[in-house]
Amino acid sequence: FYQALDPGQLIEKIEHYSYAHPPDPYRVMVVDDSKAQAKYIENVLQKAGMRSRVLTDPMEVIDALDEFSPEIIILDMYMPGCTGTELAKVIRQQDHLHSVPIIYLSAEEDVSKQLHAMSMGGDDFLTKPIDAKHLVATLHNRGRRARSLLALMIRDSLTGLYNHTHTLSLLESEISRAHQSGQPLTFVMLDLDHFKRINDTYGHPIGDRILKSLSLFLKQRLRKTDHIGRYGGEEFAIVLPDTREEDALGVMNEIREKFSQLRQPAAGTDFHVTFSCGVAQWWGESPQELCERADTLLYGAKSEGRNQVVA
Ligand code: GH3
Ligand code: MG
Ligand code: MG
Ligand code: MG
Repeated sequence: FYQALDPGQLIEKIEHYSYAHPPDPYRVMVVDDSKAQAKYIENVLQKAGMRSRVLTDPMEVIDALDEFSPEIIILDMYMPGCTGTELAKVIRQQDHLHSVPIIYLSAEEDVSKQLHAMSMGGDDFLTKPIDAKHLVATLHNRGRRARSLLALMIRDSLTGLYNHTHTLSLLESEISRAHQSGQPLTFVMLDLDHFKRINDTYGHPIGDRILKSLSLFLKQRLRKTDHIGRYGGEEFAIVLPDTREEDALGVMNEIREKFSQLRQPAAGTDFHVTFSCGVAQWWGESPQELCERADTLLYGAKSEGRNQVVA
């Protein structure tokens, strides 16, 4: 049994509870075969400033997941063709949806059935009829945590730059964007010169400090739309959207020169650090092939004496 709320009452109820709204609204997918129930939840989410995708047919979920890319998923338990538990199981089998919060919202009151549903990958079990404030509070908490977890997962902890995996995924999405827009895209591989020697001479903590200072240097000198990643130990990868090879070459050479002039203090003395780069514009090849080409160019810069940018 479900009692539909008057939208006016609903707004009043929700406005009593103020949450710090993130600038970017949470994307919430709702799967419920009852149209009235789905509409109610949709209203609650809308009033709470969230973005929703409501599905009344569980068979549409798989396609919609890719297209909408939800940050939180609300599942009804009993639906024709498929239960919420079965859906949760399928969702959890996809690697990239491993940590998306799943909230069951059902009239099921049997605790053992609720626990079984939770064991299939659900994070919360809320029972209908649900109080709007309760639902919104749960979504805010789950959404906030999911976002901070995600923010940690995509970054390298030493430098705060994107990590290897996320850099590659940004390269992939920028490649498809460039493919659609016809705009140029350039990829840079950067590697510090003789870094092993620097570690051996001045110690690992000084090495770490140089990695951090180069990261900051790159962030300050590149555009907001460029993506900088720590690709490996002392190797960085940079994705430059809307940039031609000759422009990237110019920018990286300027950064290379300025960075090489910095005095790196250590144990009462100071020294200089340089890096080498391979710069490759995307020609229509796969992300992996582009990386390999940039890497080959970087290798060329190394064998030609280091402290240079090669395109
Ligand atoms: P090349 O100019 O040919 O690139 O020489 P290299 O010494 O920089 O290259 P090599 O691959 O021989 O050594 C890389 C060094 O980078 C070895 C490793 O100890 C150091 N390194 C990798 N990750 C870190 C890190 O997180 N912190 C510090 N301090 N050093 C690191
Ligand atoms: Mg149902
Ligand atoms: Mg190196
Ligand atoms: Mg290296």
